[in-house]
Amino acid sequence: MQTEPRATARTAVSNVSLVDRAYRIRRHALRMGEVQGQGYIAQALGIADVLAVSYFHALRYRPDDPEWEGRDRFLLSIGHYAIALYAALIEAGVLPEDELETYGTDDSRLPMSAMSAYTPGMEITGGSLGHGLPIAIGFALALKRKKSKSLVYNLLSDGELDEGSTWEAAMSASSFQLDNLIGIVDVNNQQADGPSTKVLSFEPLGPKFEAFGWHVQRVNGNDIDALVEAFDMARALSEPRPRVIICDTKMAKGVPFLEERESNHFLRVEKDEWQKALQILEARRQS
Ligand SMILES: Cc1ncc(C[n+]2csc(CCOP(=O)(O)OP(=O)(O)O)c2C)c(N)n1
Ligand SMILES: [Mg+2]
Repeated sequence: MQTEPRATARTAVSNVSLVDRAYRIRRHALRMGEVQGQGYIAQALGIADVLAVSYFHALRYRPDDPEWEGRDRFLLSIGHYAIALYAALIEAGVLPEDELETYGTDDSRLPMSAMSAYTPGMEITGGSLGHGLPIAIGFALALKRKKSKSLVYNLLSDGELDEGSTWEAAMSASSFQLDNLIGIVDVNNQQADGPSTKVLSFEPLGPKFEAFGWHVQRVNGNDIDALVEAFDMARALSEPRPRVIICDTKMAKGVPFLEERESNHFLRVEKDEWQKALQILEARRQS
């Protein structure tokens, strides 16, 4: 396989470790969750490591200029994961930290479902599953035609694999040879109606993407080192095809009493449990 360095480092420079970034993203998400007392917290805790590596290792962006033309685009298909992306954007300095107190309230820039018109750094409006990858293809094609070096990342969920439009887009991406497109699939094996593989079996997922012409990697999405390696590989590759990083994650990762909740697609957390969750997170970080 040929490797050829291409887009490198983000613009924000800091010596805070990626593990710390992931911890802080989880903490921001829990604090936002507490404002509403409920929400898609388990997804945010599960995807925090992927977001830390995305925003603090892979992506090029300017925190003070979210619409900078040279930025890489990070497209969140899954509007209900908005809380997770807000947490990353707060940590990245795109959004001020004190704004998390407004999460989901009237006139807030942080609505419970992702809306690009409201939130700096939110590239697309999400919510209706199965639209993210088709939109990402439009972004990637347009950037290529402009001879831009920017990359397009699209975070999808395993529930979105049930949508036919996702597979139509997957086929188009390789047909258009979109080597500037990196799909990230959060395989947490959960969706609204139960375990994803029971709702509609999608395994073996890697070979499916391969058959659709993608370069495929599958990693533990809660292992920072493995994620760094996979993102580096996806960016360095010079093959003329789209890349996908399939990330196996654990819902509510980092807070065992939430990890164990049976139905954690939408979590209701008791008032006293938020502080408990934050304390557990902090203790585990220091251990
Ligand atoms: C087209 C469409 N159908 C149904 C829904 C309702 N819905 C919202 S979230 C969700 C579950 C999707 O699966 P996934 O994102 O894997 O769930 P999670 O991992 O967050 O539990 C569903 C069916 C929707 N938003 N869009
Ligand atoms: Mg899921």
